[in-house]
Amino acid sequence: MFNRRKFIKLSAAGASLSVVSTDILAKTSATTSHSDSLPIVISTWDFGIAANQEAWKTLSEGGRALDAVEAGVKIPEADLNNHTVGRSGYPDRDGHVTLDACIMDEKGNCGAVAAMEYIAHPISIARLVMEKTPHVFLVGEGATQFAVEQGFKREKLLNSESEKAWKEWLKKAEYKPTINIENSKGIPGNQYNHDTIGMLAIDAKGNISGACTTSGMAFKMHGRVGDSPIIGAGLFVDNEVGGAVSTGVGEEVIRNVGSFLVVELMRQGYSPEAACKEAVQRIIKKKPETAKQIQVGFLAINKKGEYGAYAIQKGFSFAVCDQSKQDLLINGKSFY
Ligand code: SD4
Repeated sequence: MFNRRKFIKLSAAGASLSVVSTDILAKTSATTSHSDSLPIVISTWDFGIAANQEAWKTLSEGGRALDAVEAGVKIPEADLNNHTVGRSGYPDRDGHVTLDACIMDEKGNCGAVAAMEYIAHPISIARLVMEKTPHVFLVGEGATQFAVEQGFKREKLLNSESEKAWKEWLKKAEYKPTINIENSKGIPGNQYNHDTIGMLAIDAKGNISGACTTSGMAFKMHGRVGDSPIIGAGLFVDNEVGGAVSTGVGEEVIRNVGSFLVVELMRQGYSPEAACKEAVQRIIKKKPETAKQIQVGFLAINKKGEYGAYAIQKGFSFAVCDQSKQDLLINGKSFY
């Protein structure tokens, strides 16, 4: 189990650091939440609670963070009521369910799949790409082919509910390649488009891993890939510093290499929340008018187990699970 005394020492080191420099003080002035023990797992949105609890089974028994995050995000991937991740995800505008996922471990190893059809657990395929191939990223039919070779079942993922929603959308859909045309019901992050799961865990040994999986923006163009499977955009882990994940309109996260940015800011002394806030502000500064209409949220954890989040719009929640509480849900702060 985690050494509490060591944690207190680390916290004290963090505290004295913030006294030394006013610059660092500014960077760490955002609220800093932390667990008083490791292991810990955090993930995006309210369905992160159930996913965290699954990850916790591995973490609480001294298991590896990598195994925990894979097991955790498989819960929403398998959930038929969840139309934004895995099985029963909303399709693209041509009716294909295409899935994106990536995973990263404490050694900097990573694997990803994108625009993959017919396989219900993209996170497991991402892990197999990492562990069994010389590559990092497989896409489309090649990813499906690899999954089948690895023993995964090729199956139809579009269920009747998702098909109904797609047909409903088609009634008004304009077929032009306009980004965010799918957001006819409000800001991106509406009922069609939020709920990508990004998960970060620190195990009892203090090692960090992360996973991110999604069916992407609902009714996207066929072939469109968002930030979620892109290492550095949807997820980044550096075992010396911490990890970050993102959710929301992936195009803006990719443009700003969002999760890598958050981790690099934490390396410079920013608290997790302050780092997420700065990454959100970068997106807003570059495209202020676009930013008013979209949702992007970042969630981060540092090596000490301190965590934080920040989003453009209200409504971004994240779940936290550690020894003291396994069903904590926190409303992330936002710019608007
Ligand atoms: C994407 N970032 O495909 C994903 C979608 C998402 O909350 O996270 N929605 O752009």
